[in-house]
Amino acid sequence: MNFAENTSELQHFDSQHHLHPFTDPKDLLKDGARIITRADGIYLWDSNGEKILDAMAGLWCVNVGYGRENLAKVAYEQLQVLPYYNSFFKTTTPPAITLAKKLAEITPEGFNHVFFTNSGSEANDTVVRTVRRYWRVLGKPEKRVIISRKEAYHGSTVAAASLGGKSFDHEMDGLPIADIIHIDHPYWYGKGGDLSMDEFGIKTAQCLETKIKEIGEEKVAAFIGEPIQGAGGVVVPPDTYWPEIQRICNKYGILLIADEVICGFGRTGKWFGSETFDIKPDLMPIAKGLSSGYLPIGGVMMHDRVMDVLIEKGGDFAHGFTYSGHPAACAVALENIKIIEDEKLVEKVANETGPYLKKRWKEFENHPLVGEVRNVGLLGAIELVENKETRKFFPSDKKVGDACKTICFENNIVMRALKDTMVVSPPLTITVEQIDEMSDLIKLSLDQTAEKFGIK
Ligand code: PXG
Repeated sequence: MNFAENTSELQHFDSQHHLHPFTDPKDLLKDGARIITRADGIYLWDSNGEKILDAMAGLWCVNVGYGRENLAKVAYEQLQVLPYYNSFFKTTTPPAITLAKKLAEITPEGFNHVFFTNSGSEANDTVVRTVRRYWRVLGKPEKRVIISRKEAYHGSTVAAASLGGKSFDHEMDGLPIADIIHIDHPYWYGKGGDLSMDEFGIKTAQCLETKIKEIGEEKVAAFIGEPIQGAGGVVVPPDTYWPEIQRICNKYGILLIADEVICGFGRTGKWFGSETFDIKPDLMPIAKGLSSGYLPIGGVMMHDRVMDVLIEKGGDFAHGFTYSGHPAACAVALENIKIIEDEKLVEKVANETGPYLKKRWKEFENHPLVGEVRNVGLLGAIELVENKETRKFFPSDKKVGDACKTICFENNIVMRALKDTMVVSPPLTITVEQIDEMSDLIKLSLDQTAEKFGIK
């Protein structure tokens, strides 16, 4: 189909009939959306036939890259054999069983059960219900408070958005819900002041202990954090941070939840971000890279420590979604994991592309607009600042990150701007040559942004 001829008509219908996530509908009426029509590898094509490098793997999810025929094939075959059946009331399907078993194999030791959802948001709603259920079953129903962090992103349903720590999201409709509390996040570049990274890591982690004492240990159920905050700006914690968080969770016996929705499935150079930071969580929400976004599926990995209690004393787990363990989504997720294994994508990120990205991005440290560069595996962040010597940020109304993102788009590369932090999370299949191509386009966009804001 030739979309170029009817792009403006499609944009018109889109703005008339489609309310987009995290978008001002008024802007769409004015500007129209860019219409993506096909994709292959790390590239997208829009309705005008422009080829765009997708440095975000969609929304941090297309880990095996676009255009995988095998994933389409297994979905097609499963839909023919059994398009749908559920896993409620003691029924199940072969793909759900096989995927659950596979997940038990590839996740860290002790994770032997999964609860399936359709998204990361539903996974985090499941987390909220599970931790409260866990303490209730143990005869401590007053343990309900979940401590999360500022700038966290855990999804958009009511509970998941409450776990999130962005005030902008809370302002939409008066969140968070009761008993969810936020503490500082380990954003050294922005908040560290004169402290060394290590000192700041300890100081920020100890906010958890302070908060537990303030609320009362007997009321705190759990702590949740992404190993690396993704949508909060690819906030890589200092080395001291997670060990201190772990110590505090162990000391007070509160559940530790590592949200692996972005960090899972190879993104940080290990299968899970928890392994990169040596975190020993009790629950791990997963989604995104689980199916590389080919079909919607998420889940919560439940550690034996939690499952043993639920099995022994929990009774009916009164929670579930019509599509929990959807057979086609499970079949696709299984095949996706097989691709990650067969092509050794986790090892490739750890040994080849992750280190290369880090090396290549060293050059950005000398750029007049860049205050800091952060990389772990195939996650990358570039801080745009007004004065790199004094670590002075731009006033927020200048919207420098937004401008840089638009310039990137004009240069046919998709980057995400989180305030003035530019981030990437490309498909794990990206090659060294493609990292060069991506980095050249980023350099060009940084130069043009610096010029626009008069930074020399
Ligand atoms: N946890 C984390 C850590 C996430 O990044 C979710 C949960 C929710 O997943 P679902 O599948 O319900 O979207 C996410 C999602 C962005 C952006 O601003 C980030 C996400 C989703 C959409 C946009 O870059 N992360």
